Amino acid sequence: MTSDQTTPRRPDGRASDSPLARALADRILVLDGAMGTMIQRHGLEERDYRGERFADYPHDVRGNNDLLSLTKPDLIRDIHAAYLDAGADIVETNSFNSTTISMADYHMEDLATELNQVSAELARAAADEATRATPDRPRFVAGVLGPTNRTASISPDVNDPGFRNVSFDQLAEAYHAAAKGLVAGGADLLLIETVFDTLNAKAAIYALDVLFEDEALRRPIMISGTITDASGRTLSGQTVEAFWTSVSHAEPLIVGLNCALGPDLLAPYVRDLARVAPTHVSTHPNAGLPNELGGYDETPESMASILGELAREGMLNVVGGCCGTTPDHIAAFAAVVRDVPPRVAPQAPPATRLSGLEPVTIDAKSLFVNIGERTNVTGSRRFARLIKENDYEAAVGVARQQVENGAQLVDVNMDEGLLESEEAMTTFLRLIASEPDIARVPIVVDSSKWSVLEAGLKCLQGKGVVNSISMKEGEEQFLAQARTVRRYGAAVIVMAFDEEGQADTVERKVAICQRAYALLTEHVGMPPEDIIFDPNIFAIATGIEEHNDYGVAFLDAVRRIKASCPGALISGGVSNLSFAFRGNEGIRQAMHAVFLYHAIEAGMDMGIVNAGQLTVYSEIDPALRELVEDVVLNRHPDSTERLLAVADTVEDAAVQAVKNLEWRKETVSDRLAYALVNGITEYIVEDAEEARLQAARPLDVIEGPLMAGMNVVGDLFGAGKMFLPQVVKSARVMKKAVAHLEPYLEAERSADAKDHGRVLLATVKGDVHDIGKNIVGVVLQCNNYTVIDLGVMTPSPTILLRAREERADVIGLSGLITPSLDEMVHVASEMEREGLDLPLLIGGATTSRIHTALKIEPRYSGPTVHVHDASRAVGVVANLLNDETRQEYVDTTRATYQDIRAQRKEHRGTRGSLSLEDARARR
Ligand code: THG
Repeated sequence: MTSDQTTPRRPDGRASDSPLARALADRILVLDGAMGTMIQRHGLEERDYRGERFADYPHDVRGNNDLLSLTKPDLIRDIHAAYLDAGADIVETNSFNSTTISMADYHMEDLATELNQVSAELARAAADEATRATPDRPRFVAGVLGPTNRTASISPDVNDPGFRNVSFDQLAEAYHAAAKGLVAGGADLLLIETVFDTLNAKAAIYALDVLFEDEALRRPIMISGTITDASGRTLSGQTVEAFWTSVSHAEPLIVGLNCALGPDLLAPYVRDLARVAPTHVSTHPNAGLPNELGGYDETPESMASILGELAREGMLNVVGGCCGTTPDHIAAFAAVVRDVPPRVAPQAPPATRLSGLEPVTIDAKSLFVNIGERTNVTGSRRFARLIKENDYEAAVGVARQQVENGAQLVDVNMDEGLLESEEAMTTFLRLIASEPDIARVPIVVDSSKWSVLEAGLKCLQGKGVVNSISMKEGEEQFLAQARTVRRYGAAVIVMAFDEEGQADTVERKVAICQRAYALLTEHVGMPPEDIIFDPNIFAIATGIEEHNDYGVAFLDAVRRIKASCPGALISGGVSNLSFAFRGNEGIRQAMHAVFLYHAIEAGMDMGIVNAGQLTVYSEIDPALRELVEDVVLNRHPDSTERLLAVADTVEDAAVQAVKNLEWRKETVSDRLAYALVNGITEYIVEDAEEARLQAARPLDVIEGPLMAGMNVVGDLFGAGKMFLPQVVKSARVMKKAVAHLEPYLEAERSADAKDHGRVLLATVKGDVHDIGKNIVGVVLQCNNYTVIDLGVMTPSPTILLRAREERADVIGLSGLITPSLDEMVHVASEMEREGLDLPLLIGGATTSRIHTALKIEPRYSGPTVHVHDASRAVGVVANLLNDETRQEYVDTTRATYQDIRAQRKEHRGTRGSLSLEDARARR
């Protein structure tokens, strides 16, 4: 298969004048039900499957239902007719297993294309006959591309997590052959369904794009994933939103969920999908989970009642059935949605959406996104050694350490002369795909070799980032590579590099990025949000005078590119900046911190950094900071010399903070705060103990100095002076302190046993940060509240269910990262929908009273309160659970939030100068 053609993409399936698109705009369409259930009713024997054509076939074929399209075509056509009679608008071809890969089970690979074509023809004939009877209601044929019986992101061998029994290329080739038959047989749309491994689906999307390009045609695409268990994830581990993000480049006309769970268990995930997907949404569930006998228990009525509710909630555009459903089910679905208007798709606000097993959204509200740099054979001697010595297990540990230290993406680079880089990339990416704690984040495939980038793309089930492409070999190759990147569904880093070389002046950086932006958006149809510019971070303070302005050139370029290329992001390799100070980690870290502080202010969105070693800008020794700032901003001709003069005295900031014992002379409260801000665990137990001995109650240590320290961390984070990796370190310090105090708190708790109320706490879905929530939990328990802590990454159905089961008096939602704000809005809406009225508390670093007032409270009619920090939690809960204070407290809070909303309306658009925080908030 060749990949690179030149027509701009736009699936004409989206055109509002296609009959299918028109029907979707008009009503909820009904998809048919199971084929297998209907075939089973006929109790076919081996000879029925064989027919005349395969009478002497050397292998058993019983159970090969797709073969019946050839050997019992009347039976298949009758099943289609039965579904159409029942009210189906769309019939699915009998081709679920008709790929070369699945047909290999019967040694019938060679039949794949023919089977697809014949199956499409049978469905086509049945659909056309039904349309002739009622021409005002056209019927459609969905050409089914099943998941195959192999999975590209999971090893079938538990002892060899890097092994795969199918490759992306094999899948793409198989899907290409199948789709060719489906199109030839007259399919109106192509349905990639029962997706349990998103990488398989991405191979199908790739194949369809190649087919459409080669044959100069387009058909609308429908993609339907499946959730296999109550974890709410695909078999290959993705959440619904991550799944959507990974397949969105197909621009499907319809996206949905089908199969495995029955309609009741699937419904919450359909809601999740309907919330995020700006296209039509479908569901065709099983008739329940299979019972002990392999049968299905859901009746047409029971299913229709759940699906009808989903439809009335405005969640559905297409509804049908999967395993165990019959024409009776389909008739019941058709009846229940007949008068329900179709879902109106939400607009997706502009944002860069990436995914690993979980989604990452980068938008105007996001602070800085960290990309871990250590999994790079040219950027880490240790990683290079591990890869060369074939110690992949330890190499995987490097990736894990990056994520644990707060890297939100991981950059992987295998460019080393002596390595088989394609192979090393493939092996490593397959291995980390098997580690849920690493695979959770999106991958940045880093190479200067196209073949290595493409090898990497074939391993990513999520939506990753290609690092990088550029115009160094001219426009033609640049465009071809960009089109291929899009075909794999990745975002792309574009280096400011053209035919003349790498840009080092502001003018060249800006001009090249603008030229690339125009080419990508106008000729490739690349969404601006998928473009990430890297205007080149070069080493400064090298002793060569021309290099002194490189930092400033980058900062100025960032401002101008952000202003002239709307939607595009900016990234860069931060550690490059300090190459001149190799060996002097102290100076290097200070340079990175100072540079990032200014770059983020200028609009830099993300950067490749050593996530474990980021210094806090405001904690750098002021004299050193001044010198470093002079170098970064090129403020004096002799800045480099002056920095070099002190270089010998500067140590690694972390080492320095520990070794420099000046801070040990401060009061215990100041020491605790210092340790928290600088992430130093060495003395924390000692200091916590000293504080405990001084305090009246152990709880006072938490509510007093520890909380004060964490508030400093929260403020620095909010002001962009601390990054996630540093907050993670602070959290570890806090955890250690609390763990030391825990036994004393426990002892005090049992002394006074009266229960004051039940508080359910959860970090919302998509967020793994829990330090704030844990502190709130401890503080509440010490005040004799019962705390039910649901942990991190808690989906909204779990929160609602457990709140009921546990008879909670209050729900507290926590989150650290910005996407959690939207998730909290969602949970509030769900609480409203399910008719809850208990108080809802909102807390965590990115939450605010303003956001709570503007976005959350309006969704929920129960009391909603933003809790500014953990020290306020007890006061708020006490007010809410006391019958005497409750009403007044709720009324006052409501009035305050009402005022905030009113003020916002007045002031919108009339704000004057921007503070840094405002600037960040606006980006
Ligand atoms: N832009 C883009 N991609 C990039 C870069 C860029 N990828 C690679 C690089 N630059 C960013 N990654 C690193 C990784 C490590 C270092 C610098 C940049 C680094 N390593 C130490 C050194 O070389 O001194 C090695 C330390 C060790 O061996 O442990 O500085 O600019 N798009």
